[in-house]
Amino acid sequence: MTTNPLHAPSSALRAAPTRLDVAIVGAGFGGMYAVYKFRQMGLKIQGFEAGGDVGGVWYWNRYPGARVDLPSIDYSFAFSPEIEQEWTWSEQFAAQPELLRYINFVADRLDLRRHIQFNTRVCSAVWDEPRALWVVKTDRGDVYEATYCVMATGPLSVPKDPEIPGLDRYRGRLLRAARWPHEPVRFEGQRVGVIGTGSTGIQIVQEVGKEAGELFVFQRTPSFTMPMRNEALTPDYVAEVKRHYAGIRESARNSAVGGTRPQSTRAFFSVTPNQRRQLLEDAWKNGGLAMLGTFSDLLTNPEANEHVAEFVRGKIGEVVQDPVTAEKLKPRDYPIFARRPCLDTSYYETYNRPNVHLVDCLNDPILEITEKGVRTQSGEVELDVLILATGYDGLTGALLAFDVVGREGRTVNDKWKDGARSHLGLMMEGFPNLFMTTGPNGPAALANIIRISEHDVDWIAAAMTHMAQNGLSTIEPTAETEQRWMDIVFALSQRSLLLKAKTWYVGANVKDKPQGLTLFTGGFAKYREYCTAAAQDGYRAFTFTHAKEAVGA
Ligand code: NA7
Repeated sequence: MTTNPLHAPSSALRAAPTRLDVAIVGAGFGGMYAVYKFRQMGLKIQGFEAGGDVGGVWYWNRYPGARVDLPSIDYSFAFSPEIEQEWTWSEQFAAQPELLRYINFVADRLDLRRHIQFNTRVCSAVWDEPRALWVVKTDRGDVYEATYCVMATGPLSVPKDPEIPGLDRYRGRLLRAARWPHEPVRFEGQRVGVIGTGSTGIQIVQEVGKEAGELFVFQRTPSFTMPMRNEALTPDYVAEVKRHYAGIRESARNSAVGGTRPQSTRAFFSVTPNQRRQLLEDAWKNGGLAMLGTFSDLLTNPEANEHVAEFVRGKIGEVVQDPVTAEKLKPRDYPIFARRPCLDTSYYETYNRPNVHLVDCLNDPILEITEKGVRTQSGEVELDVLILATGYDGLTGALLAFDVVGREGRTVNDKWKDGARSHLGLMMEGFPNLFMTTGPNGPAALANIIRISEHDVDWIAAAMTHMAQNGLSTIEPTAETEQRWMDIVFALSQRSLLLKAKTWYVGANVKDKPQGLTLFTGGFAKYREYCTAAAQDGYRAFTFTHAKEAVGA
């Protein structure tokens, strides 16, 4: 028998449903840490994961060239000093196989898998108001009842097929980047097509271009991409990092991006044209996302932004030999960095290969997928393999994909019909005891997702502890609280150039999706301040019910 005040009452007489303290949906970085943290607190937990194992996007995205665009030492868990010391990264920007090895290492080391049901999709989570608990049903027909539901469903977990007629007619091999086969795929001698030139398409093109007989890249919107300048990490560097992890993590938590990337406070026009040029050249040479941090106002000052965009367009022209192809690859109609900046190892160089062909879908739109390939206005391109790198229903897709029903039968779909609403990206009015990690209206996608995930889980854990210590059974932000947060998010977003590109950040890539920037653009450190304040004032902006108030409690 437990003495932990956080524990759910046991229901010895009922074989099913299974009673939990916390149901955790998703076993990517956020879900894994949630499992660990809540288990440490002595809670009865159950994780659910649609994939066959841990890892989230890194479990699914096994396409050639898949690689993280943040330094590996930042893109890793910070909660365990032991794991930090035991794991050694081999490259500055780890590739997917190494990331998945790391994720598996953590899962084994902490024995997380026994708490997670894999190959299991949650089909509904319904709030039972009288009993103050969530009823969670899975596609295996199992039913759970949980005091808390934590949606660690990730901002990029619902891949999106392109809205092109005829996809189901295609008789060649169709591959989706986000559902890549587990066995190696060979492209030698094949005619391969790639639709999509975001981060994913760019990573695929530069790898498959080396191998395919012919590669056709169907580009609608060109991306800006910058050299990653990836390199192997030396033992000395790794040892130095391991000695200083505590400080590295602390500075990451206090930075806008949740990582070690320097962020200058220098405005673009505060230095001379020559100095600006030199700083941009240095950033290009240093690689990674250095350029974004070189000036403080690149996402707010359109004129400064355009100077940097022109600098990168110039670089494209220097690399790509065919001037017509180079011109098509140069993005012209949105600010640089308004679409997720990509990092590449040889993307523009790939177009100098004779087997690689750029199809400019702005001037030559795709009309349909045929049995044999892709038909654009100018004709049919026959393909042995067609790869879809067409993005995700980002930020909101995962929670809208199943029935999440809160108080008075209101669904998340109802609540978000005009755009995602939440308080701090963590909770929603009308959905008591339901938490999100890296949720919409938080900084997800604009800062290191692992730092955000850890922060969010810690915040949720503190809220649960507060409730246990005070005999509280439900927590929910008030409508006013939520509105105040939405006002802050909206006001900040209006200053941001992120609004000026048609991207998944603003919902532009999904038909009929409400448009708007549902991201907190004030930076990770500021976001943490808001979340800390919300807890430190005794959770005044939340309503609670006492255990005895819940009917049947
Ligand atoms: P993105 O960045 O959303 O890119 C998807 C790409 O697919 C983009 O180039 C789209 O062009 C293209 N697309 C989508 N539908 C079509 C159709 N119908 N025809 C032609 N092209 C199409 O997704 P990624 O997976 O690359 O990256 C997602 C995030 O992962 C990234 O931001 C990083 O955070 C990591 P469009 O721009 O719509 O013209």
